[in-house]
Amino acid sequence: MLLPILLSLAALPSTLILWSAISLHSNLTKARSIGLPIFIRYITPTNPLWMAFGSSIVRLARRYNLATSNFSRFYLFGWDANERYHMHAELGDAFTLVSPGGNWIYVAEPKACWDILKRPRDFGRNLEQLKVLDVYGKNLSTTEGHEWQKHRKITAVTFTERNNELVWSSSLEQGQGMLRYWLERSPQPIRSVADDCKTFTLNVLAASLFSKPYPFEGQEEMKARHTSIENPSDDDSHQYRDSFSRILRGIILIAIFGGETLKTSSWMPKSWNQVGQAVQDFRSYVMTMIDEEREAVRHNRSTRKDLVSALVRASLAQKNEACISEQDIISNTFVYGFAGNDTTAITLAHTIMNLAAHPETQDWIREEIWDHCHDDTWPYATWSKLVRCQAVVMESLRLTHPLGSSSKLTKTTTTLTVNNTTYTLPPNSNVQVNFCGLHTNTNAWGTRAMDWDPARFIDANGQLRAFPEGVYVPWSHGERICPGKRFSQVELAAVLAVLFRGHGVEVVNEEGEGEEEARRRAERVSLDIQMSLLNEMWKPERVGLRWEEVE
Ligand code: HEM
Ligand SMILES: *[C@@H]1O[C@H](CO)[C@@H](O)[C@H](O)[C@H]1NC(C)=O
Ligand SMILES: *[C@@H]1O[C@H](CO)[C@@H](O)[C@H](O)[C@H]1NC(C)=O
Ligand SMILES: *[C@@H]1O[C@H](CO)[C@@H](O)[C@H](O)[C@H]1NC(C)=O
Ligand SMILES: *[C@@H]1O[C@H](CO)[C@@H](O)[C@H](O)[C@H]1NC(C)=O
Ligand SMILES: CC(=O)N[C@H]1CO[C@H](CO)[C@@H](O)[C@@H]1O
Repeated sequence: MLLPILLSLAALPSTLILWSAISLHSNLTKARSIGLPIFIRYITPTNPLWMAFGSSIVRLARRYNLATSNFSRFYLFGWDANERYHMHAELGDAFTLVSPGGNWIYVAEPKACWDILKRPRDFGRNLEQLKVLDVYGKNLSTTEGHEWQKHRKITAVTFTERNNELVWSSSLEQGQGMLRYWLERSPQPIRSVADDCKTFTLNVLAASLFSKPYPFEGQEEMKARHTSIENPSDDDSHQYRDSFSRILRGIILIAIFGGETLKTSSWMPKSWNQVGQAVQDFRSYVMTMIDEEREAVRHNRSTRKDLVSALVRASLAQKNEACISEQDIISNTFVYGFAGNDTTAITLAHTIMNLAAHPETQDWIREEIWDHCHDDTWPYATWSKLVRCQAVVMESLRLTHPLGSSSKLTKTTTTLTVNNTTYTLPPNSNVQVNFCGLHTNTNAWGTRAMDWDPARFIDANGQLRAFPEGVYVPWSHGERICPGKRFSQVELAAVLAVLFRGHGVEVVNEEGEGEEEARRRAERVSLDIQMSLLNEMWKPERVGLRWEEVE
């Protein structure tokens, strides 16, 4: 009686194991035929269960010293961002990761990466990974080929200097708000830097996408506001930003169920219904905004510099059949918001953490800020003079990249040359342009590749250094280059200028810890990555920061 039950219970995992072993074997055969070095990972990196729980298991095993060195290194979600060039140094500048659920080719060699990014016909976008962005229909970052080109044209008319001016001024304003908030709480260590940076970028986006400025609000104030208002949708002042933020937080749910189902299903938790409601609200806000802007353009009253108004003007300017529809405007707005929110916030959080660990770098950028930012207003053109601020951002992106890599998929049988050897890749091969490995490649960056040294980005003339092809490409390269590159550079230069002109940040010592130890701890925390949707600092609240005025 008991035996069949036990047998069938045992059958499930053993079938799984058998299936895994068979597919691993077949994937190994495929990988061997390519000829790149092979690394075997016994759990598929994209296994949803492992994505949900694997990282906790790895962290637990590490804590109690139960993990083998390979388990500890390669099984965390976001492991590649932590490995950086280390694994390539052992396995080669390109290798194939073989797992039961598929193979991934990791590339960290400048010439090969450049080659991949320049050949979008051979190395296409890995669209599977971007399905979540289809909330408002297929658009910019989720399309390819002809359809993509159309969207990319739209992008060209929206990411303009006119908009970047707005990015500059709103980043200055938001930066001041954030600094004020930190100073008010200054006797206590600030442990919310990563979250505050998200609020900062979200507000800058609201200002530059919709011309909706919001005052900066810290974590506590935000919670207080949410609990004091019975029905959040009555709170008119924050509706754009809050619905946008709610969508971004619920993006996985939306991808699974769709906005309409989430809104109307009574069996779902209330918070899920709210996500569905937010999808609808956001659509209607943007619709209203489009109508207002159309009206304004018709009466020659349009003065707005934001992205949505630029899209509306572009759609009105086209004489022939309306290429840019309302739907396109909404979906692109959403994709910009999605792509520009956390990427920039994560970069800023790393930058601040690293600056706290390196007071000498703070002095170094302050010198420059004093040269270019005087007491009066700071014109937009200032941003390009702040080369040291830009260098600090670049150094943060080099060591910790929010996306980690760019995923490509080969369309047909194609070749890739790595280190003078040419390999033939079959169709549908996953190829990862591994930014984290590439940017710490010791052949290109030297033995001090892992050290924090922003000055490496400045040449003898005090200008930003130009690098050989493929050595440094954090915003990608080629036709798929990030359209928000300038946007984020302007935003980050502005906020650094505001934060460090009159103030400095230091790491708060823990019990029994010296100043230098505290700084090294901040550095370690900054390099400890775990992936959620993007690569983020793991538990940044482990480091308390204190802001103080400098004389
Ligand atoms: C430090 C900040 C940023 C970094 C490091 C960054 C990096 C990147 C990279 C590497 C890609 C290419 C992705 C791939 O090939 O898989 C990309 C694409 C994109 N980024 Fe950014 N980005 C940043 C900020 C922004 C901002 C602020 C915006 C918009 C406001 C933005 C909008 C986009 C969009 C729309 C795409 C898709 C483009 C396309 O598919 O043609 N990004 N970004
Ligand atoms: C551990 O990882 C290294 C690559 O860094 C690899 O060469 C080795 O085979 C791995 N060991 C096991 C048991 O998988
Ligand atoms: C590239 O090739 C050279 C010569 O064949 C070899 O010495 C070197 O180790 C290779 N580099 C990498 C990273 O594979
Ligand atoms: C708006 O400006 C254009 C060109 O500057 C002019 O031709 C048009 O008559 C103006 N329309 C209104 C309503 O003022
Ligand atoms: C690759 O080939 C080029 C040209 O033949 C040569 O200059 C270079 O040194 C080679 N690189 C390696 C790593 O062998
Ligand atoms: C051009 C394009 O792909 N736009 C699409 C955006 O998403 C909606 C909804 O799926 C489509 O109807 C549009 O055609």
